[in-house]
Amino acid sequence: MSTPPNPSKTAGHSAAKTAAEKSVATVAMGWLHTAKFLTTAPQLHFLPELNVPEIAFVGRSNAGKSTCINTLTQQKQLAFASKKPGRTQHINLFSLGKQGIMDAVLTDLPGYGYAAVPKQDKIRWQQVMANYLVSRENLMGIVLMCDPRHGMTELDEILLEVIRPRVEEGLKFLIVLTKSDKLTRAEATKVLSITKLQAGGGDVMLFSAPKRQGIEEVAQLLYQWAHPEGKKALPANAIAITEIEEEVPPEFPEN
Ligand SMILES: Nc1nc2c(ncn2[C@@H]2O[C@H](COP(=O)(O)OP(=O)(O)OP(=O)(O)O)[C@@H](O)[C@H]2O)c(=O)[nH]1
Ligand SMILES: [Mg+2]
Repeated sequence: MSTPPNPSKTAGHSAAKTAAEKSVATVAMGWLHTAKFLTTAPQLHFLPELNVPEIAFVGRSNAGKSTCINTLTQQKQLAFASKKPGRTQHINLFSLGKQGIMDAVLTDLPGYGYAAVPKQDKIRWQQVMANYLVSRENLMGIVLMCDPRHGMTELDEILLEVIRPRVEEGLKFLIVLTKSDKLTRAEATKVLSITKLQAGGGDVMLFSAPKRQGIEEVAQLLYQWAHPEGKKALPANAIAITEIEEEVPPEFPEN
């Protein structure tokens, strides 16, 4: 299998997608659909050490991280999503891989910046997350979910600073502007170009779960991150997982 084209260069041109791009998207979506709950932990040192690439979803509380994982994996309740901020409270890992052979992991992290959380808990969580981002050895990509109505917040900027040394060493980095269904087309275009300037070389994509915008573009990029040479799996690191059962479209309450 050849390396997929860079989806960031094709985003926004879905009407004109070539057959090759469509098939890459199909492969990426099929791969993501294999997602299966692997494990959950309150802190980094409880997580199993893994030899497959790990991609973490980070961002403010309520930004849409868990919903994005459910949308990408086409599974209704793989990750816990909720209208109430602070729904995700642990580090949750989901394994990916065809034929039951794990070749990557998605990580859903609790959000930061939720005002109602007591200060001590906030500080504790920020330490857990910084520790994860700095020390998780197999971490190879970060998806920063950002609600474009609030823009990049101070905590988002701090996170970018925390990961900067790893990004310079090759850590992949994507900013996903969530809930784009809440923006007019002009607002979306504007926030996309502003965020690209702030992204320091990382990719930026617009995403809407209910409007199904940006799903294939994000899926292709994650697939490309995890399969840089078109490798299907890493049998040496293989961990058997079973097939998932069903596909149910998610529901999206107004938020
Ligand atoms: N309109 C709209 N709502 C969305 C979208 N994505 C998520 N939501 C809603 O936003 C709310 C929060 O979503 P979650 O996925 O739980 O957010 P989270 O970032 O995982 O939140 P924490 O776990 O608290 O950090 C839910 O009510 C979702 O339905 C989207 O693309 N558009
Ligand atoms: Mg969540």
